[in-house]
Amino acid sequence: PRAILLKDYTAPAWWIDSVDLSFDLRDGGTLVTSRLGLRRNPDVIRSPLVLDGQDLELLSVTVGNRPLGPDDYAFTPDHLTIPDLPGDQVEIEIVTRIHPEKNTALEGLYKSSGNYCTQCEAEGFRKITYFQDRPDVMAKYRVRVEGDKAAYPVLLSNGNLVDQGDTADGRHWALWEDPWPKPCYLFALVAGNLVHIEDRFRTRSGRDVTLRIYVEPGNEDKCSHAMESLIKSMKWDEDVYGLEYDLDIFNIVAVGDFNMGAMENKSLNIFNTKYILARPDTATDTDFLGIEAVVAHEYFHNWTGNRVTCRDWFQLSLKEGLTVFRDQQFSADMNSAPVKRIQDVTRLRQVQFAEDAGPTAHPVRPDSYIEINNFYTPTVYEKGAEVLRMYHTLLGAAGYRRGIDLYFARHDGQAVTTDDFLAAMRDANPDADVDWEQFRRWYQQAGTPGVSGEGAYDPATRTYRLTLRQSLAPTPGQPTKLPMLIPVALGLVGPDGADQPLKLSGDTVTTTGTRVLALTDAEQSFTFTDVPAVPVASLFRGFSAPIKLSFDYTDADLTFLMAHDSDPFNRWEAGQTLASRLLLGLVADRAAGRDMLVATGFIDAIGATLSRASEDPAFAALALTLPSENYLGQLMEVIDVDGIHAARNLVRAAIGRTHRDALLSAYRANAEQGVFSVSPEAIGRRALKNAALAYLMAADDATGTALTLTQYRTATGMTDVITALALIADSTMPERGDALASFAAKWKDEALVMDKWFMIQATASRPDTLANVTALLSHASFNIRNPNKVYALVGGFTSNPTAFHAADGSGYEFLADRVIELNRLNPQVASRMAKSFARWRKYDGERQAAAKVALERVAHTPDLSRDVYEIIARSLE
Ligand code: HT7
Ligand code: ZN
Repeated sequence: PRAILLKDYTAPAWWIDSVDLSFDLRDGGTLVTSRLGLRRNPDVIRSPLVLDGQDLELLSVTVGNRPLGPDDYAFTPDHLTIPDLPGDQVEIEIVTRIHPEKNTALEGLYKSSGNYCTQCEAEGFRKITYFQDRPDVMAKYRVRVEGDKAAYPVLLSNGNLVDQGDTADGRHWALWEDPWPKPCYLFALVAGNLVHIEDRFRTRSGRDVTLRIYVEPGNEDKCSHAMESLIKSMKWDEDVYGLEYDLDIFNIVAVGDFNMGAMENKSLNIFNTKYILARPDTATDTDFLGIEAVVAHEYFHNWTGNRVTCRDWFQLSLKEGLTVFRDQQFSADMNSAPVKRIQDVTRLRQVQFAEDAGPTAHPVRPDSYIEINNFYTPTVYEKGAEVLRMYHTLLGAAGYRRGIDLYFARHDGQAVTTDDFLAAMRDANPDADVDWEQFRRWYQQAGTPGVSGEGAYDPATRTYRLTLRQSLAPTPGQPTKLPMLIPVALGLVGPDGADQPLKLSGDTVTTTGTRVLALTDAEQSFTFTDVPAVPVASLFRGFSAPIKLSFDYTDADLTFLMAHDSDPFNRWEAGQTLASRLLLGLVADRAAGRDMLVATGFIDAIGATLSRASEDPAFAALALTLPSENYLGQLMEVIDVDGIHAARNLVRAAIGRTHRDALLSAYRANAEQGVFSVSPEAIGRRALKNAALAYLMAADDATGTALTLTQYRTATGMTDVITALALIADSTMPERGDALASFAAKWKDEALVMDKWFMIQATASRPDTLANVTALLSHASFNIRNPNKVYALVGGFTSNPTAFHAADGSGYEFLADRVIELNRLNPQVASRMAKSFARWRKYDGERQAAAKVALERVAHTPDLSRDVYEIIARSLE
């Protein structure tokens, strides 16, 4: 397959101003009639009209009123080329037939539970009709949908419903018109047997917007949280970004078969049910928060993505990085900001840092791709969001907002680039002391910068000299790198625990608290004057840049920061650094044949955290959580899967034993009281209670075991039920089989709840996990065609370090089988699963050999999709 290069971008030869679509939905095949209003692009020398198409049956092409014969156009499986179009403006009509009922890739028009729906981003529109399937072609759409009235009583598309009616023979139709020009990836259609809930939102300029959420009958009682989240998002975007909704209707449809989380189609968002449906007894706190975030994310795209869109797919982070940053800000405002930041950074490190360190590393704005669907990555999304956060950090909230305002003033209605965004930020802040050319490297250079350094205090001169160094390792295709502009938000914490004054030599004013410095050179020193006493530097407060820090902290410094840093993120961070040090030390001891002895300093620090837990239970739950096995693996040259597992379990058991009484008190103090709520406080209390329970179980405590069983049997909220069941599933308790069976019996008809059941079995650290997962592939509730099921069972398994990376290679063999099976059905899902192989070179020789065999087996599969090919080829390079 051929790579597409950013440097090859050229504007289209023709613009498409209007698109008139007509869908005749029928069981044996759907007829699509497309009438396009074309206008020659005067900036491009005369060239033919080349339209993209895939898996289409072409029935007719008409230019003006003239039907074309087969000799009038060129036709390949992927393109329809019309050589000589008359004049500068022309109408063409194309009729095609498609087969949504056979579409298992869930891209284009497909059926989910008997309902028609679409997914066009990134390049799915070409599976519906021939079109210039690229985001810089923005057109106004009119869409007529006709189908059987009894089977598909609801007919939806983008924009406003302008007409509807019945036809003979029990069919009906609806005509939708979207007044806003849009790229075809934002086109959507839904036809189905759906019910809806409805609410309203009045925008600040007085527009009354009807809000509807459509779901399958029976799910109406699980939509209220999504609706509340939508209303909060609409209000927040007005208050914080000054952005208002621009139509009279906003529809959401939830479908069970969906490759990703959701899709921001103009005024007709289509969601994976996972991010809409929630009731306290079916959804966990994480689910509720996920719904709030994803509903907001898709709504925010209405401006960042839809009104201003991407010129080409290399610019994907223009909309995704910005929209993730916006949804992170929103969730921080709705809940606890420090807790949200810790969760976001944990995810960034877990998935994005891993990507940046492996064979699929790429810049936030990639330079090339084979299959664009492979670039909906943590780098484009989460690292992209960090880039936006750095604009915010460097410019301050007001400067950032000036940049945003200028961006919309300049580019509303356009398809633009990340360079255009940077230019708006720069031009709106002419006085900012930022080297924008250097800042641009965040878009261009892949890899996670490392920052190291040390500090020295001189009591004689009362100065503190901080020296920082940065480095960026080579990544595929980028052997050498230039220094980055790294914002360092820092404070100097005095012996009393208070922030000390921050005055750099040469400064006329002194600040206290946090200050942002710019690390721009490979090595740079900052000298602070008038520092009253030896400080501990608190660096990268709030994680002000996506870097890996190694600073010369002593264990005592870290324990001190854990207790005293005014920045909650760095209080948590100090604990994580201390824990990682301890755990990796134990892994080394084990590898060298030494006894693993858990140092009491860390256990005591955990005790101190527990004793303060009631001050902020949500924060305490995070501070009590050890770095994950996967994250610890990233810190090792060669990942010692079993050593990490053993060390982490040993420390968890030591904490459980040593702090048994405090853990039991924390459990009891935070047991559910009163009416169920998903307030941040209630979620925090449940998180702390369940963290305490997990430690008691790790220590094999009899009371803890009894509490877990009781919690499983009596809890009503899904967070508590599934936490208890996961602890049971992870154990050798005799009740394990019955507990898992009773859960499945109760929830067999709730697909999303069954996903949790698959997931906890796939992530159990037991020797029989692979056998269980293999057996579950044949379970009545499992279906390999449903992405959520695959992500739960196969994805869950690949995130289970000891099972997936079993030394005998059985986990790799299992994954290769699934990737090969999925490759035929759904290449996007297959390729997402195949990414789990990417870091195979980080393991020992035996595992590497087994992984290579599995990778080569996938590579030699006939009819390998572009999606899977690209991931496997890069992994093997
Ligand atoms: N913009 C949406 C991306 C998306 C997608 C991409 C590829 C294949 C299927 C997909 N479904 C949704 C989601 C978002 O970031 O909001
Ligand atoms: Zn998005």
